Amino acid sequence: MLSADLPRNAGAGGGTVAVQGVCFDANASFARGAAGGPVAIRQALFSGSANLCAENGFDLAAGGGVRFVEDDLRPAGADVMPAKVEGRVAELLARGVRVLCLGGDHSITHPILRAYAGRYPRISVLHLDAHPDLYDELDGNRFSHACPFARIMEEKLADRLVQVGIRTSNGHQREQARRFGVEVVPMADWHDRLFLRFQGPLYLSIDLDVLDPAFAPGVSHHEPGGASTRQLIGLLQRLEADVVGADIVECNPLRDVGGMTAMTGAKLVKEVAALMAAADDQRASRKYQSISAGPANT
Ligand SMILES: [Mn+2]
Repeated sequence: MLSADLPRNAGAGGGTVAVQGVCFDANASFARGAAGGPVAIRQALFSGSANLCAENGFDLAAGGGVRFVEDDLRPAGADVMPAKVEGRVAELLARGVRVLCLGGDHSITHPILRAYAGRYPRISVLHLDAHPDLYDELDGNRFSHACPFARIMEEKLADRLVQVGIRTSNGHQREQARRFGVEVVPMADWHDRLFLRFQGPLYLSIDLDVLDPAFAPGVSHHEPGGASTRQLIGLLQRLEADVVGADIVECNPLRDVGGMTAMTGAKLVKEVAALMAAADDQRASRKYQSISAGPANT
């Protein structure tokens, strides 16, 4: 049951963001614990140690822009998770809001995108992760958190898939990326003037392990050599896209150090919600600011 006071309809060009927790980690291949991610991220966000403003001034506390759905999804097992997640996200989308899901292991992105495909038949996906998550199967599980983007591309749920921050591709996953026409910016090619622009609606999927474990130790798979928190936020702030949906996944409080990954997740909730809620005029002004702030002597 949905208890958040969500609107029945939201206008085009930005709108209300519904934040939905998905407490689920049964499709994790290595370590459990990501089911605790949504609660840990919300506790960090509302701990009182920081205000609720994104860096562009968008204020989650201002009311109207962002609502936290009160009841987290807690699927009893991997067999019931896809229908529960797809059903809830479809229910939220039917109210005209944009959905930001907190995971949970990355397998939740597949049913989320099934719901999105029902409303956005042509949607691009930007996937930020150390891992391509393109395995045909892992340990006999085709719905492992290592496989969602193979299923998404097979079912043609995304028009375009762009992966950034990848640093673990093996031969099989490189072949899968070729087969599905995935556009990959490996971590080795990430630079601080990387501008990403998307036509049409965009879904943004952030696995916290895109960050270096020094910045986000509370993830199940430590993969050194990742992005800094500042690099990730910079990439998001330079993004030119209409972000209609997003997830922040794989926060594992059992592996966290002093709650710093949960706080990083909370920081990203603010930045991503600001992107999703931005009306067209706000996006235009953000673009103008980024141009005017450029080097004066070039
Ligand atoms: Mn990953």
